[in-house]
Amino acid sequence: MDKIDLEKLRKLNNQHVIKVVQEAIKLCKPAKVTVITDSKEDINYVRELALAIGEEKKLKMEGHTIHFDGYYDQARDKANTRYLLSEDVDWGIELNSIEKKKGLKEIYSYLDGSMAGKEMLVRFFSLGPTNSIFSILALQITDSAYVAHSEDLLYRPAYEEFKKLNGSSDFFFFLHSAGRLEKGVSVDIDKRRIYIDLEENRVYSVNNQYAGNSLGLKKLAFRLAIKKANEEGWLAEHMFIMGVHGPHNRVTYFTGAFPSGCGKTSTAMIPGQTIVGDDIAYLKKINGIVKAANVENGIFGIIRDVNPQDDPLIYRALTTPRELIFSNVLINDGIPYWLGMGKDIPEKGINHSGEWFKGKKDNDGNEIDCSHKNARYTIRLNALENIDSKANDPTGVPVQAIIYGGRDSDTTMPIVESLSWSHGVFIGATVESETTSATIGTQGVRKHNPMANLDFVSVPFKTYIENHLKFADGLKEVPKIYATNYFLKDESGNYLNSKLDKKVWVLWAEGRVHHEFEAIKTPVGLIPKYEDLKTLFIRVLNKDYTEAEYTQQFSLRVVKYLEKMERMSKIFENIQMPAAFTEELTTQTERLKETRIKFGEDIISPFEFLDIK
Ligand code: SPV
Ligand code: MN
Repeated sequence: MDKIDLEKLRKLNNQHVIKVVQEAIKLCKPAKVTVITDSKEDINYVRELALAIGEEKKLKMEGHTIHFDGYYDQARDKANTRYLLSEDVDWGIELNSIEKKKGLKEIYSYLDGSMAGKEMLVRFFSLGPTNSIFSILALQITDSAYVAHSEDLLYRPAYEEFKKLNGSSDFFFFLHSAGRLEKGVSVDIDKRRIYIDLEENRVYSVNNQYAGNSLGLKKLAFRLAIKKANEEGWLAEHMFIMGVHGPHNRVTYFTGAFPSGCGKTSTAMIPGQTIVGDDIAYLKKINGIVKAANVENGIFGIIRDVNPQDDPLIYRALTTPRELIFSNVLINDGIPYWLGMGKDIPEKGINHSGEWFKGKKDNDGNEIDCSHKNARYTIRLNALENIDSKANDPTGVPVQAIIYGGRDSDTTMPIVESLSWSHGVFIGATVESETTSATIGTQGVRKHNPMANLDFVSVPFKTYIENHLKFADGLKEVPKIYATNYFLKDESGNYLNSKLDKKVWVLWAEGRVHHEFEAIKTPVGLIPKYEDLKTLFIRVLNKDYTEAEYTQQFSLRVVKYLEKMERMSKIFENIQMPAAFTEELTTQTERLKETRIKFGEDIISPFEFLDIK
């Protein structure tokens, strides 16, 4: 480390920072160490370094670059992501862990000398807006300029904030090495490991580049934050935050958790609404109000199917000059192409498999798509025209509604409001997402993904749910909770709803927050009245919504719901759960059984339910 860099570290007046940097240098043995402050010059240095070492390449459009992750490094590696645990804990749900001493020994051996001949970057960021009750400071050490550059786009710089720590060790620490590179890509994939130390608030990650594995501040920090939130009584959630724009210029803030493929981004990007964040939210109670802040400052979004028709705002951001990183798309003559972009795709180019041509197969004989299905773009949130005016408010935005979005073809109604907060927690904890089957006609496999957070919950599941249940205590206004399902199908396998319909569901929920609509009470929650939806469909989509459509979409599929309750009972019979949760499961099952007996039908029209709230 040269004198200037050393001085930058010393200026922080923090022995803990010095210590972890020293230890990282001793272990990883870099040829050079560079400390990056919040200055334009330093941040520009990172951008240039990513190009110089070949982790990114310039594209034709100004500011655009391409990064490739290795062919076998295209998504989060769940199998090799483990918690380092000193003692056995009953987690309730399955959790991938390794005995701490053994795990540390293993990952240290992979990190040992991992930066030989390379440059170590030392970076400082804030999770959440700086200078706010939401901020958690994070120190990132990496030898990947792509990782450091991505974090510039996705998080708020916080070198100056570290000075305000006054020497405390109250920060998260991430040590990452991409390991051995060939053509700018990590090659020792068999030695890829991501080990999380919840006791020390630190994460080690090695031999990878894909952001979900490598960027400390994304899903790695998220796991540390969930533990912290559970200890301190707030929520760290896998949620978007959006402003829903109701009548009379009213803005009502919603958060939403959806497993992947269930409509999370498309909900956050509903035309006419504004976005605060698309992936991770912190929720805290401030003076009896739930406030939420976006942990991030940018979007690491799936690019597949982003086209001018379905995602005009994102498409525009991706096709105009600005600082942005494409990853794992097809490049032909300096221009990016991806699946579902609504344009003709060239028959050759460069992609994550190297030189690519149409029909190219991988080692397993599978045809390689032009771009990976999980190919991504990384942009700052302010690249989007629909960014909310309060996106950076250090006091967060007030949350009045929470959506849990699942996916099934035959059970859950398009939108249901919970009967209470604890019923809403139950709805969130029983979210299922149906994988689409390759064989036409066969039923999809339903995966249980509580709060869309199954991969990240870092405390015993009972504790996690208990924390949710308690969160409503002392609130002046308890947020309403909704379940959505955009994927109901008819007997012939056609979707019952168009992609645009979700705008009506969300605006109905917004109106409910402001007591503008009545709702019909069913055994599974409160559903819209036909007249209200009819009016909203005309106003919002200029569409005639028929009574027949309503009846088909909002009928209670009581047998299917009972099957879901059975699946949930099976899952939860082996997990210690809070009494309030078990009570919700039992009473909802009972309500469904009684209704089934009362009506003697498998599917019950919404008009049969008379209780109006
Ligand atoms: C997700 O998979 O939930 C993502 C992308 O948001 S990743 O960064 O891989 O976690
Ligand atoms: Mn995510």
